[in-house]
Amino acid sequence: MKKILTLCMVFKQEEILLGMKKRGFGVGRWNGFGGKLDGNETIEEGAIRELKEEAGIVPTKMKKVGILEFSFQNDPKILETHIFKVYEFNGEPSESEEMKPQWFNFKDIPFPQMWSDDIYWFPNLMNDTLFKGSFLFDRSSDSEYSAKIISQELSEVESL
Ligand code: 8OG
Repeated sequence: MKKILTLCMVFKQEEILLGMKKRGFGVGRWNGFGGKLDGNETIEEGAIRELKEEAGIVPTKMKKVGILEFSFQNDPKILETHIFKVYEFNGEPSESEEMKPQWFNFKDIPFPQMWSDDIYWFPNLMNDTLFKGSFLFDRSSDSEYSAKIISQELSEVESL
């Protein structure tokens, strides 16, 4: 069973915008902004909507850079996550019910407080190399427990 999710990573010069997830899945971690699709919107429409809802900004230049499949042991659900890089946007990031946004210099990305797969694909995200991959975790995760990666695949691709 596949579920489609979006994830927007927002860039400004030498900084990346991450949000501290305040509730629900992934609570207590820094991440990009995204979530499930609504109704019959396209993946890109869903990504734009979630970024507006969670960070209060509207992307004006964005590109899909990766597709990752996340799954958890003993759970048939696959979270097919479409990752977008946002190069330009309108508005100022602001806190929402779900996320508290903050800019991080590229040197200070808080990997220990992020999903444990992120460190593997961030180099691709930074370098604009398109990527696909899959990560299997040992169990669903909350702020008190860091899900461990059991197996992983990651490769650069020509197109998505
Ligand atoms: O709607 P909800 O907040 O539950 O959506 C989950 C968000 O978390 C969505 O943007 C996709 C993202 N996400 C995962 N797994 C992982 C992961 O392993 N790393 C990162 N960086 N984001 C993830 O669901």
